Amino acid sequence: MRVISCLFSLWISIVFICTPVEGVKSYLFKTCEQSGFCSRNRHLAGEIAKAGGEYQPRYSVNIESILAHDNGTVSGLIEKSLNDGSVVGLPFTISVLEDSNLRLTIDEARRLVGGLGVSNGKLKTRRYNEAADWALQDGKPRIAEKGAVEVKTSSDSLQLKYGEYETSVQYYPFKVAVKYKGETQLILNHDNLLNIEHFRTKEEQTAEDSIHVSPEESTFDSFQDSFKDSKKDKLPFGPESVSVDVSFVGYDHVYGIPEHADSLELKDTVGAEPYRLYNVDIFEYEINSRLPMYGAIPFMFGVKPGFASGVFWMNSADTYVDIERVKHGESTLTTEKRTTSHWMSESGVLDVVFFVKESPQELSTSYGSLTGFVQLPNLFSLGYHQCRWNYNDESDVLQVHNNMDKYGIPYDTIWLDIEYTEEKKYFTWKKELFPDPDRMLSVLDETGRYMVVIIDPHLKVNYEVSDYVVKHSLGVRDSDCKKTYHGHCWPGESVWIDTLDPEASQYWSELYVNGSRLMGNSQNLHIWNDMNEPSVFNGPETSAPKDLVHFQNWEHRSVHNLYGMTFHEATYDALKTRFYNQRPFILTRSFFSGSQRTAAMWTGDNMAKWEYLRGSIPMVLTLNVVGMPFAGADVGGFFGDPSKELLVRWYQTGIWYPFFRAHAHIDSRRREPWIAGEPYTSIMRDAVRLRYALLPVFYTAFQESHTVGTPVMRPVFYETPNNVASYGIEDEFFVGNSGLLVKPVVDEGATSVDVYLPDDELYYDFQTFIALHGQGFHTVEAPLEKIPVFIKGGHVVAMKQRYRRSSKLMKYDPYTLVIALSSKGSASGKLYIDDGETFDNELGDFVNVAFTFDGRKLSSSVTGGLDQPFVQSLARVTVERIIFIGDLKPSKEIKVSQGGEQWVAQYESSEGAITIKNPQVKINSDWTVSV
Ligand code: NBV
Repeated sequence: MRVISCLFSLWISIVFICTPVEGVKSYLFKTCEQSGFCSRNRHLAGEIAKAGGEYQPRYSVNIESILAHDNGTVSGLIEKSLNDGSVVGLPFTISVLEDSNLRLTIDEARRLVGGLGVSNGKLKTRRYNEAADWALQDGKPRIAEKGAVEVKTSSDSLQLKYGEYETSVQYYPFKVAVKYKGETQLILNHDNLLNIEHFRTKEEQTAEDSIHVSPEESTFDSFQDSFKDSKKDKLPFGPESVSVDVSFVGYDHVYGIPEHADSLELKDTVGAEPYRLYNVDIFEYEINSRLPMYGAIPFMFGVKPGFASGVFWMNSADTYVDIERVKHGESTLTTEKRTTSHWMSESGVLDVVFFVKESPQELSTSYGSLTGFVQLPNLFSLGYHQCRWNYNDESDVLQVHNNMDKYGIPYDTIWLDIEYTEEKKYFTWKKELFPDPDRMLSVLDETGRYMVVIIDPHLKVNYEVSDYVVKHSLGVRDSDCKKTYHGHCWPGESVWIDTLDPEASQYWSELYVNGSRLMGNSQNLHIWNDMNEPSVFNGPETSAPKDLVHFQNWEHRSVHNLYGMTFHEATYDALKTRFYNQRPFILTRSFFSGSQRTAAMWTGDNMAKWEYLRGSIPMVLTLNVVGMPFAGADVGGFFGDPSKELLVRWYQTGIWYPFFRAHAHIDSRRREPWIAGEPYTSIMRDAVRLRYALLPVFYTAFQESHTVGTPVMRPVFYETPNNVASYGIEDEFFVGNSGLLVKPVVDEGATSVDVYLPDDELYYDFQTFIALHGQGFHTVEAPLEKIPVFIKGGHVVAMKQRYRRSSKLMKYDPYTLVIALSSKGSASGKLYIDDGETFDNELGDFVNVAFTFDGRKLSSSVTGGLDQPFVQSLARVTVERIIFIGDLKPSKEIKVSQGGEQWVAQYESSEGAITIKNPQVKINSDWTVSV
């Protein structure tokens, strides 16, 4: 048996490592047609559309059941009518949440009482209803204040009024419409696609006079799975999908529902595959595809001038989403154009939150308040990460480390992939290659550097960690609810830790404690969680069989999309326990709504090809608009060998990803920046140095995201939500609120780009200070050494321009301020500063610096913990340069004042800019400079 398993894993490794680069094995993944629940729901949608006005909807609210609670929640029973007129009871709740969002849940009564007689009596019988507990900050949403909601019922509908919102619930056919400021924005079940596949046994369904299958329904794969790799799926509950349509009324631009290697704007799926949300290890994924990928965020929103509306589908089962733009509505509810979304999930309750706001930014804030904002990263993790599969041994690591300094390339983190372990047993080091990890880590620490090592959720059988997991039943279990599931992954035969189980997470924490085998005593070692979809080499669709069982006997089917998040959260908690007051950094490949609170993500195994560079921008932008801003793509491309030009252009793009890491497959040639030689090395070095100079901008953008949900890499339409022409721009972006607009070069041989200016403000080239003006496209030169970056007039950007080896060494470096004058001659901007590594910011040890320039006077005003230790230590940090760009004629004397004293500063004029040299102001208290 052992021999077979070794051979199997050898074969798998050969296939995975040596397969020529030839694109995704799409046949590994189910299409909608091959997936029972998706095929059935699409069939139903087709039949309902065919029947048109003749269709008799089956869902209605039982009027007598309605109960209005005094906290703005209404509950009751929806009835689904079966073929003989009998009904299935579906308890529902509608609640107005804080921030005027609306939550609707629909459950199934019969599943709540149990006694269903399913073959495996141990399984939880109710529909899975805990996705929201994992996704939402603090588990539960906050309900609107008492008295904030007025509920009115009438014979055909009920109304909820709160502020300028009005939600109406129509009883028959059941529909929910949300109006804001008098305009209908969202309608649930507009097209009558609500479908809760109620519980029935196989015998009940297949009986000749079955009342359970209506003429418009299909029964395809209700009790079996005929897809090649998932034939063994026991489907203990039979058909149990939940699905419904939601119309975005008046909207034709919709975004979100990552992860897909596709455009920023979502496309129509009519006659094509739906977008699928099912976390899988998608080997050599293709660009322009709706195939599922490693992570899932079931949040989608539409934007139109004056409004932005979102739908958050809190379900962690396999999910497909169809999208269609409808030109004119012909229903009683709306005649406006609309975009419909048809959500179909394999199991679980229906649990959905609606957001209606006035701008995409307000929507981001609201979604973030509900699911949590991104963690404030440890500053080092915003620096440059150098990774490859693999750095072979200690001397290889230290050589790369030394070369960075030799070539003047700042970097913060070097990474180790799976080969550092003893036979891929996580929490071990291969002794002959890494004899003394603490020694190696302390060398890195001398220049403020960190290391990140990989730890995956599959645990090789027969060593102490997996033995413990098996012995204490802390692993994912077989469909019998008893035995620990065994599958195959990198180490060969493996078991998977079940981090839905608090005891398993507790054990995970113990593995990381100070002095443990993996972590030793170093404080500069952080963690990378890969393969946590989970990836199972011999599993259906490269993942876990859906009928496996987790903590409290929930089926894997229902928790699949959130498993990866439970795993990286366990790692985060472990590091938090281990470190003395240090913010942990975790990189995860799999994610769900809520992952932003504890991890960064990257877009997995891309290729060293131009289309992947191009595609990375809309992918990372999409993650940014759904609250997961700490995102990036492998710089250089994972599979294959990039040309020197591609590598350079990728660095010039990658420095703008919120998470900036170079990574490469084990078979690819070495490609650290010095290998390409000149002029490439210097160009890459300069790009990395620009990232470091802008770290204060990135850190400030993250702090804003951490408090108000602003995307760090921000689509153009966030800046100009009323300019419809900006809605489709997906190859340029702003950096947070800084006013920096970037249009990377992503085409082979290109020496110019067409940059789109979304409004009539001045946009200054960040290098030459030459201004562009006028909404629309402008062609700008972009030879290889040039990154097209502009600063929008009206913004102030704070930078640190001295080269240092790592971000830690820049801590007390002086600032350079760039003041870009608006067409009216003014500017403003923000800078956030704290120690960049501890949680002392939560105790108030931080400052916010606000800069304003009114045409004559630049003022800096500092708020925050002025008496706190770190803030006080900033007294030694000064502003060494202030650069005004735009039309400014300074008076002869430039007067500086701070702390009651006044002095005169020198300045220099050059084309397009005035530079004040060393004004000698301290960053941590107020000052003014009069020009
Ligand atoms: O651990 C090896 C790789 C890793 O380098 C990559 O970044 C992950 O996405 N890992 C996948 C496993 C196998 C890749 C073929």
